[in-house]
This record gives sequence, structure tokens and C-alpha cells, in this order.
Amino acid sequence: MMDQHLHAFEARIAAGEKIEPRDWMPERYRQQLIRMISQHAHSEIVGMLPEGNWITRAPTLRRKMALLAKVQDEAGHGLYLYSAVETLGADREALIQDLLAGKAKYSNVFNYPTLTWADVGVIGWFVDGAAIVNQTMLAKSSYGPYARAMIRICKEEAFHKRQGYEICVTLAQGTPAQRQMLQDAINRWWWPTLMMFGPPDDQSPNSAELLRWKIKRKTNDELRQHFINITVPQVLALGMTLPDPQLRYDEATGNWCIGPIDWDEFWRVIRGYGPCNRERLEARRAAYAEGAWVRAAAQAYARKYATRQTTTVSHA
Ligand code: BYC
Repeated sequence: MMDQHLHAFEARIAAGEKIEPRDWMPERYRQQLIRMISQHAHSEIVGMLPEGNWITRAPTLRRKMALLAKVQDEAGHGLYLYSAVETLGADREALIQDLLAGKAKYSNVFNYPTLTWADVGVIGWFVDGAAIVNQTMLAKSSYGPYARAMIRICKEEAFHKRQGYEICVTLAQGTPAQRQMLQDAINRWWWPTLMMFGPPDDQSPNSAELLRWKIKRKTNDELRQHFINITVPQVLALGMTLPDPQLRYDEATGNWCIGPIDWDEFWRVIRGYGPCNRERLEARRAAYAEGAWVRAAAQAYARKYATRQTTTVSHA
């Protein structure tokens, strides 16, 4: 019986159909999605912090408005994704508690500090740019609610990337000090951004299963290479450089080839020992505690509304 279900499920995947919440799915498929979507949701929420750090210090009102809107969008992305993960039967509150307890993973890249205004530009350009590459692929994922959330998120990320690149273009056309500030930010964010795509394919334990079930449609290394190929010319167009003495263009493949990535640093950061992991979780815990009254008020309102609905129905 189970085999029959699995066979039919895999035939649907092979035919390119979307799997919806009430459809039969293997338990591993459900668990993989809960793992991946919850980590993604946490990344959006924690990802508000590095740029949020600059809202009060944005150089102009226009920049402040754009940054506020961008950071708010990231909160919205987190909420779509927590909703998507609930369709799999996961409990949102339990997932959030795992994040606050330091048990859940979220993207490596948000554990680095934003030291100057240029970091805000480079995050929009590199980090949101990397997210677009990864999420455009996930918009074709086999799980319907995840794929649909990605479509909307990618549209918003495209705005974020332009917002970041515009900051960088302005700095690149500025004074020598502004150009240096931009170069330093590029140097700081390049390698952590490349790590966002996950470990190399031969060290990625989840990829085979995710690819088989078309949750992921491309491998970590394929997406990383695509991001490198589109980003290197943008860096060069600004007259900036990348912190990689081995970077070279390979005529035969049309790829920009990079030097080795420091994977020890990646594993250290995702295990909780990056420069800002502790600070990020402390900020999330404080925000959660300060928001307790909002959650209580919203729940009280929901209860009152539900009682009124029941009363209306029973009188009808
Ligand atoms: N960071 O088998 P692998 C944004 C973990 S936010 C931390 O290759 P998989 C934005 C991985 O979880 C967008 N951990 O995993 C927001 C696994 O550990 P577990 C964030 C990572 O799932 C605000 C282990 O390493 N995007 O755009 O096949 C402001 C082995 O990895 C990372 C997403 O979340 C990492 N980078 O592939 C601005 C995209 N990479 O769980 C911007 C959704 C790997 O076995 N996720 N690990 O203990 C994915 O596409 C995939 O899950 C990944 C990893 C490509 C990240």
C-alpha cells in the first residue's frame, strides 16, 4: 500500500505536478520541507537585524524610507514562510522557540557585522542577489505553497537588490574615502555570500533527496557558479575588485573561476560560533519578549471575535 502511494507520488513529481498540503507525501518529504522552510523563515527574520542596525543612521530621508521598507519586507517574507511551513503540520511557535533556544539553523550570512553604510548597499546587492538566484530556482519547487511564496518573495527581492546596487553605484562615484568604504564592504561580504549557497555538492547530505523530489531543482555549486558569473562583471563595472587573487575567467566554460572557499569558517558560523551569532539571538529574544503584549492582545481579539462568530451562528 505504502509502495503504491510512493509510486504515485513519485510519478506526480516526475510529471512536474505540484504537491499540495492535503496530498499524500512521504514522511521524509514532509520533514525535509519543514527543515528547509523553517530555516528559510528564520533567515528572513534574523536577516532583518544587520541592516536594521543602520535605519537610524541612513544618510538621507530617501535612503531611510527605502531601507525601512526593505527590512519590513523581510519580516513579511518570514511570515509567508512560517505560514507555508504550517501547511505541513508544523507548529510555528515550537519552531520559533527552537530559534530562540539556539537549536535551529538560519543563514550563515547574517552572523557578520554591518560596520559601515556601505555594508547596507553590499548586502542588498550581494545577499539579496544570491537569494534571488536561489529562490528563483525554488519558485519551481515541487511543493505548491513553498513555490508560490517564492514568486512573491523574488519580486520583492529584485527591488531590494536594485536598492543595494544603487547605494553602491553612488559610493563608487564618490570620494576616495567612499570608494574605499565600498571596497572594504565588498571584501567583507564576498565569501560569506558565496557560502550562502551551502556546502559543495560532494559535502551536501540533503541535496540528493531534495533533488530527487524536485524540492531543489539545481545543486548548491550550480547556483553558486551562476551567482558568481552574474556578479563579477557588476563588481568590475563599478571599478571595484574582489578579495580573491585566484579569480579568473575561463574562456572554455564561460565561467568565472574562484579560489578555495574557507569551509571551516562556514561550519564554525552555522554551528553558532560566528562573529555575531550570540548578538543576533540576544536581539531576537529581546524582540520576542518585548512583543509579548502584542501577541497577547492579538490572541485576545481573535478569541473575542471567535466567540462573537459562534454566538451569531447559534442565534441564526
Ligand atoms: N547557512 O545538505 P545541505 C534572505 C546547512 S534570507 C546555514 O547542502 P540543503 C534575506 C543545512 O541546513 C534567504 N546553514 O543543505 C533576508 C544543513 O544542515 P541540517 C535565505 C546552512 O538544505 C534578509 C547542512 O548545512 N535562503 O534572502 O540541501 C535580508 C548541510 O547542507 C547553509 C534560504 O534559506 C547556510 N547558508 O541546502 C536579506 C533558501 N547552507 O539542516 C536577505 C532556502 C547549508 O541538515 N534553503 N546549511 O542540520 C536552501 O535553498 C537550502 O536549504 C540551502 C542548503 C541551499 C541553504
